[in-house]
Amino acid sequence: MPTPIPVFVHEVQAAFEPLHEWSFGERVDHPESAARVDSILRALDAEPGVFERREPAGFDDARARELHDAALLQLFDVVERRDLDVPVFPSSFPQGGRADPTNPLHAGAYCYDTGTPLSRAAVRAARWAAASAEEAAMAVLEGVPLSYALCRPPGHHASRDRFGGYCYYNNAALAALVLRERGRVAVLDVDYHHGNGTQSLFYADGGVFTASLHADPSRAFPYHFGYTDERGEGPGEGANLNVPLEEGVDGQGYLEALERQVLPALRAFGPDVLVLSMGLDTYHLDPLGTFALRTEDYVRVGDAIRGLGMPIVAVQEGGYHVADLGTNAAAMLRGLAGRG
Ligand code: OKP
Ligand code: ZN
Repeated sequence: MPTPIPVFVHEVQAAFEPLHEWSFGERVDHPESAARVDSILRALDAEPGVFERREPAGFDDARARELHDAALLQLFDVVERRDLDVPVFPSSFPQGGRADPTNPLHAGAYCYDTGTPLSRAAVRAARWAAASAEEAAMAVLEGVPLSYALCRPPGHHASRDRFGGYCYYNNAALAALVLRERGRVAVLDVDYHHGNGTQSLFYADGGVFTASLHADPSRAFPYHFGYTDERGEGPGEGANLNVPLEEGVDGQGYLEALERQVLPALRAFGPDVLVLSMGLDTYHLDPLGTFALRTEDYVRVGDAIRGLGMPIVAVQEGGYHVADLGTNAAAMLRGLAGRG
């Protein structure tokens, strides 16, 4: 019997409930809900021999400082300490001008969209999500072949100096920082949305390869990033790969793109370890996505990624079909573990 896959998550991650967001002029229930955690835990806890929960010990502020701008972190600190009566939903995004990170009304200077509310609960959940990712990476350093961080809120849209796209700390990038002592690191992002934060954090870094398969940014969030000609710069030139896919792509089309375009590039880079930004909003029923993957496809995608033959830290990103989210996460993780 192989050892169970460690699942890192803290209960505070489920104590944050963003209320609404604006979707093309309509106020909708916020899709990045606490129920997502429950769905995943229900599916994983049903297989105790395969998955084993572990609570992260604590958030490492020093590592966050390596990755994120001091002003962004100061804003998070202020909001966490002040416990505002109402969450801040940034709605003005200055290009220049004055910005005071101790003033939550200035949060828009450190943010780029209206879907990412700031509150004490948001910051606390985001810190435990970051801790989960870091400790999942440490488990791999200690020799576990596959670990899973149930990160919620997600992280791949968070950049050095801005939160946004439901993301605060870049969890996958923090995991990559932990793993760099092991050698060359690759971050593969299979979320429906382009991982613009992760791309930007390692854009000039030749030691971290970043690859993302995602919806065409000319019609999908984050809109301004994720095009094929973004290939990295300076020492990172050639170490970023974007593969935008057609609307409606199914499991077969997705696997073809993964196997023909992405995995060979990852192999050529020769990483020692992989961080997988594991979004599941490519599901055919996902309310935010337009792809058509089915539950069985996630086993195949996981299996293909396992074929790289390196240890994997899987970091949860999106996935908004709450009822099937846990089943899909379990399917992907089974494929990654060779237990499909
Ligand atoms: C986060 B992750 C439509 C608005 C979309 C942002 C989407 C963020 C996705 N209701 N707003 O990559 O899954
Ligand atoms: Zn997404």
